Amino acid sequence: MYNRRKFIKISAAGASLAALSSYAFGKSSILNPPPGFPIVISTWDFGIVANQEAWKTLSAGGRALDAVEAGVKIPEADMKNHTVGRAGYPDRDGHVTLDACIMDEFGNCGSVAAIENIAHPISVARLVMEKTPHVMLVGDGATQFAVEQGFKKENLLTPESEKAWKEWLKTAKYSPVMNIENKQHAPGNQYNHDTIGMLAIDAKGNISGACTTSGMAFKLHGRVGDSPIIGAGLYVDNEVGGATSTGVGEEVIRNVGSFLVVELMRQGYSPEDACKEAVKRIIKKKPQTAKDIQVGFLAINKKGEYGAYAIQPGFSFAVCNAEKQDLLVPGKSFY
Ligand code: SD4
Repeated sequence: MYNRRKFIKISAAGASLAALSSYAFGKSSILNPPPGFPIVISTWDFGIVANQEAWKTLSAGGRALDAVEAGVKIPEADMKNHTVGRAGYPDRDGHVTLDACIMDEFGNCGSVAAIENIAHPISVARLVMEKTPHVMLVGDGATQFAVEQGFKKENLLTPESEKAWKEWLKTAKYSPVMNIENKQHAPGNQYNHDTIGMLAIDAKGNISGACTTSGMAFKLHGRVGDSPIIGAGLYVDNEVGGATSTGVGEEVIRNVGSFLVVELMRQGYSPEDACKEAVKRIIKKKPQTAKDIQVGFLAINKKGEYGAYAIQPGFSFAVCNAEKQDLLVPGKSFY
């Protein structure tokens, strides 16, 4: 069902073998976690290193919420990653605006949208959840809140991003393309999306998720995608499972995609079938649009079974638990 793109050998550079095997042999501080737990899964190839970071928390018996926050901060901090976090490409006016959300096992959630000058939107989203009575802060208000919470205000437009944006301005053609993940990210290319969505189940069996992105490169100023919207880019129900999405956010929002996937799992769908059904809804609603775009869903259920489905081939996701670290590609896609 899934093709293994890569089996990742655990090395000193990644999650430590000692941490993994001590868990596997029951030396962890948490006794008798259910088989297969803890587990963390996340979208795209960069999910591998993000999972490795999350695993440090999970293998030490930590909470899924802490694991997903720590995990997605890796791509957020990666200066070579132009689709998430601090080195994300700007909008058409040259502003780097970031979107992120987080959700825990109690149904608590927090989100920031179109936040500027703050490198780790996921951590701001977590503080919105924990320190305010609200779920979502946007734009200047989100930045103001972050600064009040001690985050450093920084110029996030890197020289490389600026160069790519200036190159793009020569034609200023904005057309989200379907599937850029395997193409070289070179200035002028219409590489414009790739979000990290991460779902984890900790040793206690509790589920949390996080999702963070710079959204569509060269988007309209103020454009917000699905990623910071609870129910669209991410949804967690600790009784059922969690889901996250990547791709053209507008189509995910129209179908409240991640919530839909979780609700389908509640009705008994497997994670993969739930993701497939959500993809089919998108296609049914806008068949002409859908054939030229990519949307992928990734889901995990309460038992730790996971699955994914995308409109187009090329979607990948990373899985990490005590037994394995894999990069998987769904064997099937709609097209
Ligand atoms: C958005 N869903 O802003 C995000 C982008 C993305 O893979 O996921 N790209 O619409």
